[in-house]
Amino acid sequence: MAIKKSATRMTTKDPALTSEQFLKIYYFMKLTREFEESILKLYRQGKIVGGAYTGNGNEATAVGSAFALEQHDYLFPMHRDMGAHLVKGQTLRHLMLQHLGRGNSLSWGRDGTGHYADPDLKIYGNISHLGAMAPMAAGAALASKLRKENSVVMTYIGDGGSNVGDIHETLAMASVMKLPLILIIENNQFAYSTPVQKQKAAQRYSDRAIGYGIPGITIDGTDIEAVYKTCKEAADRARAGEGPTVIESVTMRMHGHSAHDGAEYVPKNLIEEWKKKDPIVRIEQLLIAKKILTQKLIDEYQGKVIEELDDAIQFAVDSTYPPAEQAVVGVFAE
Ligand SMILES: Cc1ncc(C[n+]2csc(CCOP(=O)(O)OP(=O)(O)O)c2C)c(N)n1
Ligand SMILES: [Mg+2]
Repeated sequence: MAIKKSATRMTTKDPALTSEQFLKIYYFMKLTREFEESILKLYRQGKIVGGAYTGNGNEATAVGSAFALEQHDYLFPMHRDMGAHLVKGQTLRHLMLQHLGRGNSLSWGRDGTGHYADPDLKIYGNISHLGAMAPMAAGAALASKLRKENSVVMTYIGDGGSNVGDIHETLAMASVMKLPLILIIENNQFAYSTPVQKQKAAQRYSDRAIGYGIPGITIDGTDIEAVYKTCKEAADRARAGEGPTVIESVTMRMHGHSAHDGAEYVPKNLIEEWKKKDPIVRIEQLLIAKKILTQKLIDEYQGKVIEELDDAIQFAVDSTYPPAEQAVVGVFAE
């Protein structure tokens, strides 16, 4: 079986996915799930310090959205979007080095999560201060438009983060300037311990788009076809000069906010309900029904993903921490 490691780039305008594309998406979703399971294990072993976040439940959203991008498009991901990093071409070794805070990581060992930029892959972010990344993404969209790159900028924000003023200022500017921007609001039911019912009076997060005169769409974020199709259409619109789109992707944060959070405040039945819509199980069922996937192939993908992860973990564990002096390099202007 040939499972290609490289990210897939879309060249067709048809939002229907081919069998080969479905399998690539499946591979990236599995890789995302297993990567984050490894992160949790490494955290429990004391090999990762600080926060350890997962996007368990968000794999279809992260992978399906980034899959709608092309190589020259820009990605500004949030902390639940590991799958988007992978689709955009980030290597497992770089991501593992980053999480283990090694000196040869993309942030030189200064960070233990996804706070890095990789201009070669056009990945910028994430920025931890909720909302602050959106104006950066809009700025990139404006720069790209002025340079006539024909690129799209995709960025993400959580349900909680979408209440921050920067998000609204971004939409006000991006809509009137018709910037090629896609904002995905990841509605995963909670912002830390605050449920969505305590966050907004509007029925849907996507309703906010109406106030800015741009399309706002709500989708089932566990449905890979819905995510991909909606994002592809938004990307096509952005590329055609028709401006931004807000996509509310409805999912569930299946783990605590971070590995330290047992999420006791989340009703057990809610988790049980959402387990039935596990994005990995859903895509497996879909691809088996389409006769694209078999149990044998599922096992082969599992083996391949674990093998690739073992390599990345070993590589990162064998790498050294940065020297102490590194902490002040680049902090102060010369
Ligand atoms: C401006 C700001 N306020 C508070 C925080 C602390 N904080 C980090 S993540 C988080 C919850 C975010 O919830 P949501 O936006 O729904 O994203 P989720 O974690 O659920 O994916 C909070 C309060 C922050 N990073 N930035
Ligand atoms: Mg949330």
